[in-house]
Amino acid sequence: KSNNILKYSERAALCSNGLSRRLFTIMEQKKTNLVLSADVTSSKELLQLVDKTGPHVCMVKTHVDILEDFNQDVVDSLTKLAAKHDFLIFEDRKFADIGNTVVHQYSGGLYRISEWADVVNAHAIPGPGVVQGLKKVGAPKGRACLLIAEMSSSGNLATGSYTQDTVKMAEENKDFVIGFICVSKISSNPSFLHMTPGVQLEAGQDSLGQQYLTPSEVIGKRGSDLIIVGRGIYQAQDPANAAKQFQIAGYDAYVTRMAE
Ligand code: 6AU
Repeated sequence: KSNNILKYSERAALCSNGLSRRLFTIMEQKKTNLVLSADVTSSKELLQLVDKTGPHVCMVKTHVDILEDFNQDVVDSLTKLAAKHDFLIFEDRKFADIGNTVVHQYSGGLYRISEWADVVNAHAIPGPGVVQGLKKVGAPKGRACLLIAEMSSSGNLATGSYTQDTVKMAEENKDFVIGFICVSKISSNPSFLHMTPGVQLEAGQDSLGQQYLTPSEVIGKRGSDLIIVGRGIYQAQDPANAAKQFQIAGYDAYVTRMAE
């Protein structure tokens, strides 16, 4: 059976990494493949948004370095919300440096990302050292990483052999790399998560190169597993209701795909 027709619970059972197993289990239980991209700049706004939309998501993605008022309380509150609503926390740090540098960027500085983020992502451009550096810090804490194998932005260079080589890098580090940021299904291994940004209820683009596809295109046609939605939710008049709409659209596309 390919990962297109396996249920989340069946895929959970195939995962050796505890975090991907947990994510598939949450997806099955909460009936959602929606990741909220909580790209707001005040911590109060962030926590309110996450509390309102929490019932509809399996994961919340942060850009902690865009917060104007970051402090330890923010991550403590976010962690409490993660327990309350049962979702994972993904810091979208996009590490892209040599192993020794990412060790410090991941564990130290102002944000101490490895202390609170379940999942982070990294570009493959530096080679396997970036994964080895992150793994050194994250693996003992039970963390995991996604590799950016494709991007949603127009004219991006993550295509062709770059994408294929990124998949290989993930396969060689399966204990720590649990999947990809991508815009299509790029691996048939059912334990890998495919997570796709650039999602709105209608296809289109923004003025700075972002390109949008619909949940049914991403999950149904392109065979991805999770939709990552930012402005489609937090810029809506009613973010909780918008999150619910994306939850339904994403989950319906998964159910339809399995029935085909
Ligand atoms: O829904 P949006 O367009 O408001 O937000 C999309 C989010 C942003 C981007 O930084 C991120 O997804 N993103 C990523 C990630 C998740 O790594 C990769 C990419 O290729 N495109 C993209 O938009 O927080």
